[in-house]
Order: sequence, then structure tokens, then C-alpha cells
Amino acid sequence: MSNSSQTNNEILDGRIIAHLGKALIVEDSAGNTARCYKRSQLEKPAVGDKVHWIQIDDDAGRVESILPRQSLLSRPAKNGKIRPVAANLDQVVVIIAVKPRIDALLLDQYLVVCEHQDLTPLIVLNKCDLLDEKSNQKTQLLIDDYTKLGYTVIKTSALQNDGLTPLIEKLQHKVSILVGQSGVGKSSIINALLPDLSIQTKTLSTASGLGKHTTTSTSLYKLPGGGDIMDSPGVNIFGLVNISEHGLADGYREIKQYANQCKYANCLHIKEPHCEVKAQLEKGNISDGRYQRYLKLREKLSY
Ligand SMILES: Nc1nc2c(ncn2[C@@H]2O[C@H](COP(=O)(O)OP(=O)(O)OP(=O)(O)O)[C@@H](O)[C@H]2O)c(=O)[nH]1
Ligand SMILES: [Mg+2]
Ligand SMILES: [Zn+2]
Repeated sequence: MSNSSQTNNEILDGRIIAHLGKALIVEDSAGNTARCYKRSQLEKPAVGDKVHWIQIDDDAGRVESILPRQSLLSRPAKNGKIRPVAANLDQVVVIIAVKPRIDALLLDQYLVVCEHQDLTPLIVLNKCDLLDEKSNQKTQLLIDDYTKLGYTVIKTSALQNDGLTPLIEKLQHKVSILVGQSGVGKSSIINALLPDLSIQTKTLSTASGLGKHTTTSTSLYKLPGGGDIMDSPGVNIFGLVNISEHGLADGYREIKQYANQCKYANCLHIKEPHCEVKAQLEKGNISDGRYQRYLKLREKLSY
């Protein structure tokens, strides 16, 4: 059990709310935070990890152990290893932006990972204030492809505080992470949801150089109505590491739906005869755009 007494070596409950280089920010059940480092033999921690820790000083401590994780999102690291990013997530909020363009290939990539890791995805299309009538129609067609598949798509403008109410509803009482390319407005959305917070966004930091990620580490914030939201750096956070050829196909809901009707059990829905996926594509029951992106991701993964 956690309490705020300063007895040394007393095991306390906590949760990692930020990971800053070597330092971990741990929050106890009373909401106090401490800057901690981890016991040297401990595995790599992730934001969202529930931990046991001991207090060493007023606001400093050491993480002793990581409690079992309900889920873990990882990303590939430079050395071919996998690095944990966020733990105990209920939901992954994939942010795409109207401008400079909607990166549907990246969106599909995130969705495949969510399907693969059994994480609930939510799609947010931000910067909708930049849509004009023509681009709005085109965008709606793309959105329709996803809603037909059962995905929820919320249109927002962090700039104009639009679309935040339906977003808040989806975030209530859940632990969510915002992912997406650098500059799509992840931090801006969190700032719009939590106006007292003021996380640095690109506008404030253009002086630090173009092309740089504004957010450099993952952090967790509490929503007033219950629920937590994590901001992440705009890196291609999870890649498609460890996803097999068939895993990729299964990550497309519409392909998975028809794959068991293909003649060959190992059909990859490319040029095989009697492929039900191709048949449904020709009938217009599978979106051509989604299918083309499936092929592109195959190429990207060089199967
Ligand atoms: N027009 C418009 N601009 C927006 C909106 N949301 C964010 N922006 C702008 O987009 C830029 C990038 O926003 P950030 O919130 O820093 O983006 P990010 O996704 O957190 O980027 P990284 O931290 O680098 O991953 C800033 O200049 C924001 O002001 C929006 O809804 N409409
Ligand atoms: Mg950011
Ligand atoms: Zn097939």
C-alpha cells in the first residue's frame, strides 16, 4: 500500500508517467511525483508501467520492480532491438492531419499493429479547419472506407477547439496514447483538452530547427473526467517489426474477413487463383485504396 510517509525502504505503489532519458517520473497513488532511477538489473520500463518503488529523498526514489503488464506497445530501436514505449494501454489514438496531406499508408500501418496487438484503435483527423469544400468531399470518401470497416473516425481542429467533445467521450476512463507523424498536432490536441497544461508544440519551438520532433519523450497526463492520455514523439513509433506476411494480411480487417474463402489457405491475395479477396475487390466490396496500400506495405516490408 502506498502512503506519503518518508520511511526509507518502504515499498510504495506507483506508476511511471514520464521517461526522460535515464530518469523516470513516478507518480504515487496520492498524485505526488518523484524523480526515480531504476534498479540496475531491472528490465526496460515504459510509460504507464505500474511499479513498486522506494523513496530515497523527498522527491527522489528508485524503481524496484515492474508489475505485470496488460499490454505493451514497442518500437524498433536502432540496434535491431525492440524498445518498450507504453504499457497498460486500452486504446491507441492514431492522429492524421489534413495538411500537408493525409498519410493513409502510415495510418494503415498503425492499424495493422493495433489489430496485431489487440489494441483498440481510434482515428482522429486533425486540422479540419484547413479543409475546403473540395478537399472535404475527397476526405470524406477516405473516412468512409474506415468507418465501413468499423473504425471510429473523429474530425478535430485543435486550433479551433472543434470536435473535442466526441474525442473526450472516447477517452474517458481509458488509458490512451496519441501516435502519428511529427507535426500532425498530437501535443496541440492534448493542450486543447487540458488548457492548463501547455505542452510545447511546434509553433513555440520553431527556433530549435525545422524537421525536429517537438515532443521527444512519451508522457502521461490525467484527464479531468477520468482517464489518461499519453503524448508521444512523432516517430514511426512501432513500425511493422515482427509482423509476418500473413500477419500483415490479417491486419487488414476486410482481407481477414474474406481470406478463409480463398481457395488456398496460404493465399496472400496477390495473383493466386480463386482468391475471394480479389473477387470482392472487383465487386467493390473492398476499397481499392486500402488494397493498394496493403500491396505497398508488403513492398515496404520486402516480403
Ligand atoms: N491549422 C491547424 N494547425 C494545427 C492544428 N493542430 C496543430 N496545428 C499546428 O501544427 C503544428 C504541429 O503541432 P504539434 O502539436 O507540435 O504536433 P505534434 O504531433 O505534437 O508533433 P511532434 O511533437 O513533433 O510529434 C503546430 O504549428 C500547431 O500549431 C489544427 O487543428 N489546425
Ligand atoms: Mg508533440
Ligand atoms: Zn486470397
